[in-house]
Amino acid sequence: MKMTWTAIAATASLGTLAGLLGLFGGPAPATAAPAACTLTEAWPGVTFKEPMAAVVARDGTDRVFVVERGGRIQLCKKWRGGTPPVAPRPFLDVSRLLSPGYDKGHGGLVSMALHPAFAQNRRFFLFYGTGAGTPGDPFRVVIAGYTAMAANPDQGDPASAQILLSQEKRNRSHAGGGLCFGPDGMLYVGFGDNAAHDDPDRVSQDMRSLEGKILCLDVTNAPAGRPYAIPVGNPWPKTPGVRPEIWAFGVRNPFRMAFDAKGLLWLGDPGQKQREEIDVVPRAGNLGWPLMEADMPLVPGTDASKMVPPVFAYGRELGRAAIAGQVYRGQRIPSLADHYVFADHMAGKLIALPVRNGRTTGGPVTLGDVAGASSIDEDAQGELYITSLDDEKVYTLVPAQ
Ligand SMILES: [Ca+2]
Repeated sequence: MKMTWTAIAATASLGTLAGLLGLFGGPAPATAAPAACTLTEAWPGVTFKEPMAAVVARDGTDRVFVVERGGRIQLCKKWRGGTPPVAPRPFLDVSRLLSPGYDKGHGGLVSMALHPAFAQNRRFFLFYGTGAGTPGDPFRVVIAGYTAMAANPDQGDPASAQILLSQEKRNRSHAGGGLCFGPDGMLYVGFGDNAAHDDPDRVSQDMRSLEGKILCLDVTNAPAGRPYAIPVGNPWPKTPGVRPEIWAFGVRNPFRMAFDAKGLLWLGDPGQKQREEIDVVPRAGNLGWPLMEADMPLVPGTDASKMVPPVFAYGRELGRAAIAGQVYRGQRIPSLADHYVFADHMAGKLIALPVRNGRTTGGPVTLGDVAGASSIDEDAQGELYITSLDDEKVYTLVPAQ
């Protein structure tokens, strides 16, 4: 049941996240397959409906939560071969909360993050799009906290929902979706600009708005009656005219992001027309959008030296929608040590970028083809799970035979 890169490329029908990522135009052609690694189905023969992410519980239970765009979360057990994998079991279904037409740019269920103490407190967090798009019920982006049942931690409790943030959405695209805990125990959220072409209001540079920002929330020490506290380490906790949740700004569509083992926050920010970018996001950093598109000034007079430059920027020669991944720290593929593994959703490529301490040490290497990658997640050992919207499969990465 092992699929080669070539087999995967043959099934590609690209662009299923196009509305969500705010993309235009057709896919770039896939490249020929190298041989260093292979995608294997994480659960052979198991199909998921529009898988968006595979979130691993690091609590020794081997549980993996596969997030489906339509609102279901499927509970799987890590599969190690031998007997056929156990069928996924429903963990939670929030489909009734999602916008009708979620597949037309309102995001659906986009991401999930487990609290660092999930094994003890059973808390987890979701990022989804809701609202009917009517004046009384506008489209919104919601971050909500949930708890799994005390009596059965393999079952999410729909009645436990607590909304942390609910942001009205002015347009169909660029909602963001990044959702992860930092080594400091804080919840980091990637909020998109929700903007039209070129972000004409420059909302990503407007510190009164949460849009176009990386937010940092303390969900562990919330005051009574509030869903979160402002972390004491946030850069602007009490600055007039600045939302205290903001940790960094100037992003367009922070759809995926993750911390590496050294505590650096890696982000992929899909570009608008020309340039894609991979960033390491510093506290209080201005990532530049919409004054810059990756390494390219968009607004005359922009002082690029005041913006945080991308770690890596690329154009249409490599792809047109960067999906952030992980700095590889697994053991299975030693040649990927010190590489940032990410994907381009539209080009259908998995790409490795040699890096050290948040900087590139060489150019990108195309590892192979993956159709419509939506997320690259890691398990407790640093091995990768790659979700493919187009194949409706979840893969792991193994050495080529
Ligand atoms: Ca930027």
